[in-house]
Amino acid sequence: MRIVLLCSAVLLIASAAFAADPNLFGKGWADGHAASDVIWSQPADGSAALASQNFEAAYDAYDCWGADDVKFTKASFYVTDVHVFGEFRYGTEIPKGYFVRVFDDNGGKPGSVIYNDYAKVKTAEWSWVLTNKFLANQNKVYWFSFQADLPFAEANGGQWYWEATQKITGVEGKWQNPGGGFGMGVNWIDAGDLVGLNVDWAFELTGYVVPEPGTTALLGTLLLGVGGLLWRRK
Ligand SMILES: [Ca+2]
Ligand SMILES: [Ca+2]
Repeated sequence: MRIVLLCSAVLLIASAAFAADPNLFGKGWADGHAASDVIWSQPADGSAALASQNFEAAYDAYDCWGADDVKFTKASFYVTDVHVFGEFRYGTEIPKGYFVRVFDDNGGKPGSVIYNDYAKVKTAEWSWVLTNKFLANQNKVYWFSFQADLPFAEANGGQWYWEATQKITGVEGKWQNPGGGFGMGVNWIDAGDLVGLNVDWAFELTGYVVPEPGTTALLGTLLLGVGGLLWRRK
Protein backbone atom coordinates (compact mmCIF):
# COMPACT_ATOMS: atom_id res chain seq x y z
CA MET A 1 0.00 0.00 0.00
CA ARG A 2 2.78 2.41 0.87
CA ILE A 3 4.57 1.68 -2.39
CA VAL A 4 1.41 2.34 -4.41
CA LEU A 5 0.92 5.70 -2.68
CA LEU A 6 4.53 6.67 -3.33
CA CYS A 7 4.25 5.86 -7.05
CA SER A 8 1.02 7.78 -7.51
CA ALA A 9 2.52 10.84 -5.85
CA VAL A 10 5.52 10.74 -8.18
CA LEU A 11 3.22 10.36 -11.19
CA LEU A 12 1.23 13.42 -10.10
CA ILE A 13 4.42 15.47 -9.83
CA ALA A 14 5.54 14.33 -13.29
CA SER A 15 2.22 15.18 -14.90
CA ALA A 16 2.19 18.63 -13.25
CA ALA A 17 5.57 19.38 -14.78
CA PHE A 18 4.33 18.61 -18.31
CA ALA A 19 0.82 20.04 -18.07
CA ALA A 20 1.85 23.62 -18.89
CA ASP A 21 1.35 25.33 -22.22
CA PRO A 22 4.84 25.50 -23.82
CA ASN A 23 4.10 28.99 -25.14
CA LEU A 24 3.66 30.33 -21.63
CA PHE A 25 6.36 28.53 -19.70
CA GLY A 26 9.82 29.47 -20.94
CA LYS A 27 13.10 27.95 -19.91
CA GLY A 28 13.59 30.37 -17.09
CA TRP A 29 10.20 29.87 -15.50
CA ALA A 30 11.26 27.17 -13.06
CA ASP A 31 14.06 29.21 -11.50
CA GLY A 32 12.19 32.50 -11.64
CA HIS A 33 14.34 34.21 -14.26
CA ALA A 34 12.96 35.98 -17.28
CA ALA A 35 12.26 33.65 -20.14
CA SER A 36 12.59 34.85 -23.69
CA ASP A 37 8.88 34.47 -24.39
CA VAL A 38 7.06 37.31 -26.07
CA ILE A 39 3.87 37.55 -24.05
CA TRP A 40 2.26 40.49 -25.84
CA SER A 41 2.74 41.51 -29.47
CA GLN A 42 1.49 44.46 -31.49
CA PRO A 43 3.98 44.80 -34.38
CA ALA A 44 4.26 47.96 -36.46
CA ASP A 45 2.59 48.14 -39.87
CA GLY A 46 4.20 51.35 -41.14
CA SER A 47 0.97 53.35 -40.95
CA ALA A 48 2.24 56.09 -38.64
CA ALA A 49 4.93 57.09 -36.14
CA LEU A 50 4.18 59.76 -33.56
CA ALA A 51 6.21 61.74 -31.03
CA SER A 52 6.46 60.28 -27.52
CA GLN A 53 9.35 62.14 -25.99
CA ASN A 54 10.66 64.01 -22.97
CA PHE A 55 12.47 67.14 -24.28
CA GLU A 56 14.90 69.41 -22.44
CA ALA A 57 13.47 72.23 -20.31
CA ALA A 58 13.36 74.76 -23.17
CA TYR A 59 10.94 72.48 -25.00
CA ASP A 60 8.91 71.19 -22.05
CA ALA A 61 5.71 72.35 -23.74
CA TYR A 62 6.25 69.53 -26.25
CA ASP A 63 6.72 66.75 -23.68
CA CYS A 64 4.32 64.04 -24.76
CA TRP A 65 3.69 60.32 -24.40
CA GLY A 66 1.55 57.58 -25.79
CA ALA A 67 -0.06 54.68 -23.93
CA ASP A 68 -1.81 51.50 -24.97
CA ASP A 69 -4.00 48.98 -23.19
CA VAL A 70 -2.85 45.48 -22.26
CA LYS A 71 -4.98 42.77 -20.67
CA PHE A 72 -3.77 39.23 -20.07
CA THR A 73 -6.72 36.84 -19.98
CA LYS A 74 -4.99 33.46 -19.58
CA ALA A 75 -2.70 34.07 -16.60
CA SER A 76 -0.89 36.73 -14.58
CA PHE A 77 2.52 37.67 -15.98
CA TYR A 78 5.74 39.30 -14.90
CA VAL A 79 6.85 41.72 -17.63
CA THR A 80 10.64 41.87 -17.78
CA ASP A 81 11.50 43.47 -21.15
CA VAL A 82 9.88 45.80 -23.62
CA HIS A 83 10.35 45.99 -27.37
CA VAL A 84 9.20 49.32 -28.77
CA PHE A 85 9.00 49.85 -32.51
CA GLY A 86 10.40 53.31 -33.15
CA GLU A 87 12.27 55.62 -35.45
CA PHE A 88 14.49 58.71 -35.25
CA ARG A 89 14.15 61.88 -37.26
CA TYR A 90 17.84 62.29 -38.12
CA GLY A 91 19.36 58.94 -37.26
CA THR A 92 22.06 60.48 -35.07
CA GLU A 93 19.99 60.68 -31.91
CA ILE A 94 21.13 58.98 -28.72
CA PRO A 95 18.35 58.92 -26.09
CA LYS A 96 19.52 58.97 -22.48
CA GLY A 97 16.97 56.24 -21.77
CA TYR A 98 13.30 55.43 -22.05
CA PHE A 99 10.62 56.11 -19.48
CA VAL A 100 8.41 53.05 -19.13
CA ARG A 101 5.25 53.78 -17.21
CA VAL A 102 2.14 51.77 -16.53
CA PHE A 103 -1.18 53.44 -15.78
CA ASP A 104 -4.24 51.74 -14.39
CA ASP A 105 -7.46 51.93 -16.38
CA ASN A 106 -9.87 54.82 -16.00
CA GLY A 107 -12.93 53.88 -18.01
CA GLY A 108 -11.12 53.10 -21.26
CA LYS A 109 -8.33 55.64 -20.81
CA PRO A 110 -5.11 55.70 -18.78
CA GLY A 111 -5.71 56.55 -15.13
CA SER A 112 -3.04 56.86 -12.42
CA VAL A 113 0.61 55.88 -12.80
CA ILE A 114 1.14 52.61 -10.93
CA TYR A 115 4.62 51.72 -12.24
CA ASN A 116 7.58 53.85 -13.22
CA ASP A 117 10.80 52.59 -14.76
CA TYR A 118 13.72 54.10 -16.62
CA ALA A 119 15.08 51.62 -19.13
CA LYS A 120 18.76 52.08 -20.07
CA VAL A 121 19.94 48.54 -20.80
CA LYS A 122 19.47 47.68 -24.45
CA THR A 123 19.53 44.05 -25.61
CA ALA A 124 18.68 44.60 -29.28
CA GLU A 125 17.44 47.45 -31.46
CA TRP A 126 14.41 48.90 -29.64
CA SER A 127 14.55 46.20 -26.95
CA TRP A 128 15.01 47.26 -23.34
CA VAL A 129 15.33 45.47 -20.04
CA LEU A 130 13.14 46.77 -17.23
CA THR A 131 15.00 47.61 -14.04
CA ASN A 132 12.16 46.10 -12.03
CA LYS A 133 9.79 43.54 -13.46
CA PHE A 134 6.12 44.54 -13.57
CA LEU A 135 3.39 42.24 -12.26
CA ALA A 136 0.40 42.25 -14.61
CA ASN A 137 -2.52 40.53 -12.94
CA GLN A 138 -4.84 38.37 -15.01
CA ASN A 139 -7.92 40.09 -16.49
CA LYS A 140 -6.87 43.57 -15.36
CA VAL A 141 -6.38 46.38 -17.87
CA TYR A 142 -3.04 48.20 -17.82
CA TRP A 143 -1.88 51.06 -20.03
CA PHE A 144 1.78 50.76 -21.07
CA SER A 145 3.59 53.96 -22.00
CA PHE A 146 7.02 54.44 -23.59
CA GLN A 147 8.73 57.80 -23.85
CA ALA A 148 12.21 58.57 -25.16
CA ASP A 149 14.27 60.76 -22.83
CA LEU A 150 15.93 62.75 -25.60
CA PRO A 151 16.85 66.45 -25.89
CA PHE A 152 15.80 68.21 -29.07
CA ALA A 153 18.53 70.79 -29.67
CA GLU A 154 21.49 69.39 -27.72
CA ALA A 155 24.31 67.20 -29.05
CA ASN A 156 23.01 63.79 -30.17
CA GLY A 157 19.51 65.21 -29.81
CA GLY A 158 16.58 65.23 -32.16
CA GLN A 159 13.32 63.41 -32.15
CA TRP A 160 12.04 59.91 -31.52
CA TYR A 161 8.77 58.57 -32.82
CA TRP A 162 6.78 55.61 -31.56
CA GLU A 163 5.48 53.55 -34.46
CA ALA A 164 1.86 52.54 -34.76
CA THR A 165 -0.37 49.86 -36.25
CA GLN A 166 -3.87 50.03 -37.63
CA LYS A 167 -4.63 46.65 -36.05
CA ILE A 168 -6.46 47.61 -32.89
CA THR A 169 -6.18 45.38 -29.83
CA GLY A 170 -8.54 46.29 -27.01
CA VAL A 171 -9.24 49.99 -27.44
CA GLU A 172 -7.34 52.57 -29.49
CA GLY A 173 -3.97 53.79 -28.29
CA LYS A 174 -3.96 57.15 -26.48
CA TRP A 175 -1.64 60.15 -26.53
CA GLN A 176 -1.14 63.19 -24.33
CA ASN A 177 0.74 66.52 -24.56
CA PRO A 178 -0.13 68.31 -21.30
CA GLY A 179 1.96 71.40 -22.17
CA GLY A 180 0.02 71.93 -25.38
CA GLY A 181 3.08 72.58 -27.58
CA PHE A 182 1.69 70.49 -30.40
CA GLY A 183 -1.73 72.14 -30.15
CA MET A 184 -3.60 68.89 -29.41
CA GLY A 185 -4.05 66.39 -26.63
CA VAL A 186 -3.72 68.46 -23.46
CA ASN A 187 -5.85 65.63 -22.09
CA TRP A 188 -5.75 62.05 -23.38
CA ILE A 189 -6.91 61.70 -26.97
CA ASP A 190 -6.89 58.79 -29.42
CA ALA A 191 -3.41 58.65 -30.93
CA GLY A 192 -5.01 58.20 -34.33
CA ASP A 193 -6.66 61.63 -34.03
CA LEU A 194 -3.23 63.11 -34.80
CA VAL A 195 -3.10 61.47 -38.23
CA GLY A 196 -6.74 60.79 -39.11
CA LEU A 197 -6.46 57.02 -38.60
CA ASN A 198 -7.48 54.50 -35.97
CA VAL A 199 -4.22 53.21 -34.52
CA ASP A 200 -2.66 51.29 -31.68
CA TRP A 201 0.95 51.68 -30.62
CA ALA A 202 3.49 49.11 -31.83
CA PHE A 203 5.28 47.21 -29.08
CA GLU A 204 5.96 43.82 -27.59
CA LEU A 205 6.32 42.68 -24.01
CA THR A 206 8.55 39.85 -22.85
CA GLY A 207 8.17 38.01 -19.59
CA TYR A 208 6.92 34.89 -17.91
CA VAL A 209 3.79 33.57 -16.32
CA VAL A 210 3.43 34.00 -12.56
CA PRO A 211 3.52 30.51 -11.01
CA GLU A 212 0.19 29.75 -9.38
CA PRO A 213 0.49 29.50 -5.58
CA GLY A 214 -1.89 26.51 -5.72
CA THR A 215 0.54 24.54 -7.90
CA THR A 216 3.46 25.23 -5.59
CA ALA A 217 1.41 24.28 -2.53
CA LEU A 218 0.25 21.05 -4.18
CA LEU A 219 3.79 20.04 -5.09
CA GLY A 220 4.95 20.89 -1.58
CA THR A 221 2.22 18.77 -0.07
CA LEU A 222 3.04 15.84 -2.36
CA LEU A 223 6.75 16.09 -1.61
CA LEU A 224 6.03 16.20 2.12
CA GLY A 225 3.84 13.15 1.65
CA VAL A 226 6.60 11.28 -0.16
CA GLY A 227 9.10 12.29 2.50
CA GLY A 228 6.78 11.02 5.22
CA LEU A 229 6.26 7.69 3.45
CA LEU A 230 9.98 7.20 2.91
CA TRP A 231 10.67 8.02 6.57
CA ARG A 232 8.06 5.51 7.73
CA ARG A 233 9.51 2.77 5.53
CA LYS A 234 12.79 2.88 7.41
CA1 LIG B 1 10.85 67.78 -20.52
CA1 LIG C 1 -5.00 49.08 -27.85
